[in-house]
Amino acid sequence: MSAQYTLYGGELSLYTGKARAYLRYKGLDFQELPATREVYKTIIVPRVGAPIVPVLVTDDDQLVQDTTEIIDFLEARHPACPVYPQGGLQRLVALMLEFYGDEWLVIPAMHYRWSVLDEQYDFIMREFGAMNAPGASEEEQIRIGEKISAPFRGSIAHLGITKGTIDGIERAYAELLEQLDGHFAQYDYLLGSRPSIGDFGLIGPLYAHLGRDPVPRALMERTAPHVYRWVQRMNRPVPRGGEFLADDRVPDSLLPVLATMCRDHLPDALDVVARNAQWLRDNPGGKLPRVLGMHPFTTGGASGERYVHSYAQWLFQRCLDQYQSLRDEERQRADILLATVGGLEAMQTRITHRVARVPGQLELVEA
Ligand SMILES: N[C@@H](CCC(=O)N[C@@H](CS)C(=O)NCC(=O)O)C(=O)O
Repeated sequence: MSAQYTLYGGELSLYTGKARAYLRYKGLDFQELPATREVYKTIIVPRVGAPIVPVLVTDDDQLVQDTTEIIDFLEARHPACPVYPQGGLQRLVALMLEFYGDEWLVIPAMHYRWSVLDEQYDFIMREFGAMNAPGASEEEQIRIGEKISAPFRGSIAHLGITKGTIDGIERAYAELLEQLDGHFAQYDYLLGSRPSIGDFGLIGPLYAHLGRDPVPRALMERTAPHVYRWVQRMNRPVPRGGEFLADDRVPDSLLPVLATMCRDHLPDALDVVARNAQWLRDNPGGKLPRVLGMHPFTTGGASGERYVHSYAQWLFQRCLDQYQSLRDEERQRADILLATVGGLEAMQTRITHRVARVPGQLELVEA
């Protein structure tokens, strides 16, 4: 009998790591298969329209693309031990950290994979080759890896990884590791003894790239051993174990992480919203392209330019919706927390042009 769910992806893939950790935590009946050349050709490209991983396929052949959609689809089918906290403030923090992991920490992840390539060349190339052609010899896999990894290597300048920003990226990442290390010295997961959607957002970049590629993995093991242990825990969780902290409590040790997120990531998110709105005003009824040119950004004190990723609005909307749905005492507590971490004004943004995903397509439309 085949499994109820099949996850097509790869050990080297950031977003596959997010979905895999979730499936394991929920104790679901799944198999993971590599996204081989054949899988891309016969399943992913025909059904999604682009070569992107991971995708989840059910035993009755429904396909779900995008890890947030995958998690929400599975949460609806398997509601025991939800990964979205009930408490309004915990849920807000979890959504913000999912967004941060998914969309911003891709920057250090891709930096530490590709800017130090000379020191981990064979490992990286072979990983790409092994996913594409699991049966090929090691040399052949390295050769295939060189070819198919080219678009990823070539994308780092678009992500904002350049000579002028690398120091800032490394500084911000070192700061994050120190902050998270302090947190995970005290707690198993972000919000207690159960992983939340925020943990799954963070594990994407912190496993496949930063916790597994040889150079950043050594850095993490050496400088942030508690984070490294959290990475292991996320990959070998007690299925459906643990609880969120009582009384909707958000540990103080997360405040510095949220403050960095608000300082670096939220200005980028707000500008994506503004640029998406402009595009949708200019192209009513159109499908938003995945990338809308370049815009300035700052991280760890360094400034550069990076691409405007229209999709970011879709994840950011989830944070805004959560904040804006809070009432009374929950709202007051959220305001205090957000004012402390410098995110209050950004969270009060009213979106003029909401976006939605169309199942099976990567471009967004106006909701
Ligand atoms: N938001 C998507 C992102 C998926 C994604 O970007 N996957 C990468 C590999 S980890 C990829 O296949 N990129 C190719 C592309 O974006 O065209 C998710 O959560 O699944």
